[in-house]
Amino acid sequence: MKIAVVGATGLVGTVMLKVLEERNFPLTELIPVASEKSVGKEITFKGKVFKVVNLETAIAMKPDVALFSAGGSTSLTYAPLFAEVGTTVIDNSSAWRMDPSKKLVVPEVNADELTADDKIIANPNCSTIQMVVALKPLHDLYKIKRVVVSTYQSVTGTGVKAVEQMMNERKGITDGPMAYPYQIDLNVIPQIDVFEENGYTKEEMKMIKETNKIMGDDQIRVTATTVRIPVMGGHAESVNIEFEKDFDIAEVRTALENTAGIIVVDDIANLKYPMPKDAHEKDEVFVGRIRRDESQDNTLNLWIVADNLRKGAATNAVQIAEYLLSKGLI
Ligand code: 2RA
Repeated sequence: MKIAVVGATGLVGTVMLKVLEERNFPLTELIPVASEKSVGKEITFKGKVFKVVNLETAIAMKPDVALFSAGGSTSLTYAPLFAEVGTTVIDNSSAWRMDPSKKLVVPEVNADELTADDKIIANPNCSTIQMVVALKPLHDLYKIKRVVVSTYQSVTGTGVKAVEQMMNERKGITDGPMAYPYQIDLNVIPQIDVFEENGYTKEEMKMIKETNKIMGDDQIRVTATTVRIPVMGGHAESVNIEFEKDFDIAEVRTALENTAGIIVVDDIANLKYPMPKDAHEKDEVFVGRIRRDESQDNTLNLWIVADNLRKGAATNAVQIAEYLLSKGLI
């Protein structure tokens, strides 16, 4: 298995390499790929040193799989070129997510849609991934009618510049480079990505549209408010879910506990609930504060936390590759 990691020097690319290493992905050759300014840089993987190459060199090496985390325009141009030489691309940008000819995959939810013909596979947005992992088992049991989600998203979702902005502000440096239009430390910004004509942000619309596509059900109504908070380690979400059928709260808990990839942390007597600092560097989705919404029939409240760079990006992409491999699709 020859694996290319495109965007290998970025925040998500670095985590992709770490996750491939940790999960002992059976690769025979690693091809780290980055922009021209990083070509020739050395990357150590499992004790071996690999040199960063450019996209053209990587295509000529015909990798079996290319994990892409290099931005939408790079994906639009280069993913088809990799696909042409037989590479299966798993793309973390938003470029292909809503393309009806491309699958948008969270392995716990819809990996069974994948076939050997899928040469460009889209990895969903981080805040969507962690939510649908928890929604799926409950949708199977009680059929979801409507979801109302508010997010509390880590600065790592924006990238290195945002982490630097927050850390600079924390140190009292106020004239450093800004990733956000406002101070983020000691603040909360109710805007993630740009605004669309309907008054929602692009991130909010991603959560709405991607949820319908991954769950394979356009009837689920979703509304979202996405918010940036001065935190690293993971995204948190308050999720209110209305079902068609009523539920038993103990059964909800058991269903979540029995779902692969979910860890239930919900022991209020001992003040146990999921928090970003505990989800950091973990591959699972953490669910807590499981309780009935007493203001409305058949409605549940959940608190969902995951490391956005792991399950929200790198881990999900590597899990897609693992699934393809286990089914002989690559
Ligand atoms: C964010 N969802 O957290 C984005 C990253 N893809 O900003």
